[in-house]
Amino acid sequence: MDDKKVEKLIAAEEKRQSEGLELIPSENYVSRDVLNAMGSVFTNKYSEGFPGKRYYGGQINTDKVEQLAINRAKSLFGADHANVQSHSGAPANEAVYHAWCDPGDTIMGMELSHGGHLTHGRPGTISAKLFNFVRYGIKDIETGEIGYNEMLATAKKTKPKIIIAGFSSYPRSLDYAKFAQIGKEVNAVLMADMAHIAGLIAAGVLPNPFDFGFHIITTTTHKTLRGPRGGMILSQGTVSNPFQPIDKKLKNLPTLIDRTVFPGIQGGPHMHTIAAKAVAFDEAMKPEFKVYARQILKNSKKLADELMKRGFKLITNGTDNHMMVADVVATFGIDGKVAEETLDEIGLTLNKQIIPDDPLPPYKPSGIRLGTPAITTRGLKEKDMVLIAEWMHQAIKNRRNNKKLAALSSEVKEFCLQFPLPSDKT
Ligand code: DSN
Repeated sequence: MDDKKVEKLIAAEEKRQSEGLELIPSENYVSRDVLNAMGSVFTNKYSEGFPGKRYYGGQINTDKVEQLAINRAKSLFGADHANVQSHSGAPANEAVYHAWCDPGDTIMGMELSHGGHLTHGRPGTISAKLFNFVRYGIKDIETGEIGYNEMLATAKKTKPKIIIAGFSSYPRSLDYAKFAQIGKEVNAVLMADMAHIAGLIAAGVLPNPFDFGFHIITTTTHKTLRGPRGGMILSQGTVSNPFQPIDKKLKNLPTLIDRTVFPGIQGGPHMHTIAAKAVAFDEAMKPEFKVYARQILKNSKKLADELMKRGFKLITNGTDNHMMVADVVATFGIDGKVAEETLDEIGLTLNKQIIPDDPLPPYKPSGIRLGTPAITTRGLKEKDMVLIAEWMHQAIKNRRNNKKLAALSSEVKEFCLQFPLPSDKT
């Protein structure tokens, strides 16, 4: 590379990723093939429009690669349509709201501190300025059970146009059948934001919302799905010419969504990312991916058990998916920022996290959030979860003892070097 400054930073980041353990539940390590597609000449191409209907010439290969990504996504999730152009999860959610709602309409999502995502109506976001968000949340903090009766009562009162089932920090499973019942009663479109668990759904180790009558699924492609940084919108209905205006009817959702993504919200799709999405979807169809997804869940359960054995207070007392949230104020009397920074010092990367009805602010919240998708890609198994829980406990307990932290850091580094990044494997 001619640019030595950037080359050095890429090398430093490779070293950081190799020598530490990535426990942020929304991150993962992609394969060399995904990286190669991302770094391909497709990055040079403008392709505004859709396969077979573009505003620029020279689309012989982009049309094929986008159609391949669409076909693979549809078959992976059992959808009638896939829009693979969304740049990420936030614009994917935004596109769905605008495809189906008018400004001022009501949308129902999970209470943010209970696990909902910023794009599910956090005040200050563009969507919260345009739409009226109402909430459902956890009824029993010890089990994580959602208050479905309260949710139905709110839905009947506020008549949401869309009900979102989805989260970014909820360690339990949602009851999609109950969502579907409520949606039916109030005539709402059912949207699952499965950004965190898309890979687990694709592998069949967690239920697919489409099997319960959901109309739309939005997701990012870079979390458990282990693809490039990007987004996608899957929907049920009939696909028609996206350049023709169309009525707001359920059966037209695929076309309404396509028209909202382009030209509604985005310009040219990122064809190099779409090529990498196609590669990742193919990888996710392979039998090895099912084994990977099952191992994510086994590792997560084991890590949760080992943390609880060491006294960590986990929100909902465990996990059903790939992530866990720990209340570190209740456990150690420190906030999530201090815990995050302490663990970073020994090479364990996770993130500070607000907990349900957190009395502390988001930048210094009461919790931390961690998960197993990336370390499972790296090849770690249940026995390694015991080590991670012990390192976390030791580091937090000895957070003022620099010598102990340095020793733990060396131990973590030595351990990590046995597990090369997938992109380093030949
Ligand atoms: N930032 C992602 C996460 O970490 O959950 C969600 O967008």
